[in-house]
Amino acid sequence: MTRVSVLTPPGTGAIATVAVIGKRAWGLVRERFRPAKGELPDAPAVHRFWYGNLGDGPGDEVIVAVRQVTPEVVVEIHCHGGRRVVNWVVEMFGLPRDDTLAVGSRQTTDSRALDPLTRASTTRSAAILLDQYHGAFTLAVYSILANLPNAADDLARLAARTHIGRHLVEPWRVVVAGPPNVGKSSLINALAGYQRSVVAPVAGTTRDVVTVRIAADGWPIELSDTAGLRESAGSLEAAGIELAKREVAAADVVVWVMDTTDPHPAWPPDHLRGPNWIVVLNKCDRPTAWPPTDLGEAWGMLRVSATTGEGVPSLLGEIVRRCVPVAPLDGEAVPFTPTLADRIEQAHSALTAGNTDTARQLLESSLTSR
Ligand SMILES: Nc1nc2c(ncn2[C@@H]2O[C@H](COP(=O)(O)OP(=O)(O)OP(=O)(O)O)[C@@H](O)[C@H]2O)c(=O)[nH]1
Ligand SMILES: [Mg+2]
Repeated sequence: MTRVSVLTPPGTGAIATVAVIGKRAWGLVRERFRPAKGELPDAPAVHRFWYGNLGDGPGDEVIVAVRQVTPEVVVEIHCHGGRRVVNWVVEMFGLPRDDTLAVGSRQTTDSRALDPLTRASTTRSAAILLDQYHGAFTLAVYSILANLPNAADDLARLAARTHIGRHLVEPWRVVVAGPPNVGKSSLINALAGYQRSVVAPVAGTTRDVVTVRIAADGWPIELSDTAGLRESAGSLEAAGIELAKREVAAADVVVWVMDTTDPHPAWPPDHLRGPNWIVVLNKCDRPTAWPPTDLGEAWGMLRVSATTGEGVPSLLGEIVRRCVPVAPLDGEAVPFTPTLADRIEQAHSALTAGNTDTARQLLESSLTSR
């Protein structure tokens, strides 16, 4: 008997999947679906998929995929989530509904998201991974593949989220650097909201890199405290300074701390400076030893006090903006592992360079690689 089955649990994710199962499945889908390009073949071909419209008039954009042809035909319709659309799809076929198949066989689920999900560092990361588990990434790739070579915008949007995909398990690395005694460790403690690294009034206290993990606006962030960067120092400190330089080079964001009470402040060294640097003027609870300069204005310098906490929330907000300039919306596709992020970035470059075949291969491999 030919029947329909809703495979995705109700109310989850932006995408729902309805399966049409049985002898008449293919014929019924063919009658109701218009692919964006070409025509559906007479017989269902396993693992093929088409992007197009379902229903009369403009209908609704869906992806039709042939999941299996034996022992019986299963055609999946991936549609927008939400009860209204799902019911509309189900009713369109006028077939008996049988959801027993749904249990244990939610075909749209992407089991590759499960491992990162168990290691997600924040609930926000976990929510994004759950969306990918419910097929957001896979469906976005299907849809791009179905529209090649005219999917440059969609691929660009997906590629713009690779930095998020790289940081669902691994935190963003934020390094706090600057000359000795400016209050780097104090600032980290203020940011983290608790005592973690040793704070002492002696210059050169922090010799190893001490890290603190925090969740800022739901994003996992690792703050690294570094030894004060100064030119001449003892050898033990020098080792710490080398380490600090390496940390700075590998950081996603660098917070360069300066001391407002120091009449000879150290500006960020040119050879280290990068685009994702935030310059802060610490100890602003004390009288300043140097007036704000044009240079300070140009750097958009933030005034903070690690002691009173003034400006610390703004600094945290700025750190988050640098790490995640645009957050994904609920249900949006994110390439959710470093490998998938690589594939999508490479596919985007290939398509931009006009190599559609290479882009296609990379996108296809992103449906199976981990
Ligand atoms: N008044 C005032 N004092 C501060 C502030 N932040 C830090 N200090 C003091 O400045 C001194 C140095 O602070 P640290 O946090 O150890 O400085 P650091 O940059 O980590 O120093 P090194 O690890 O030695 O490079 C300590 O005596 C702190 O109490 C601040 O915002 N206001
Ligand atoms: Mg320190």
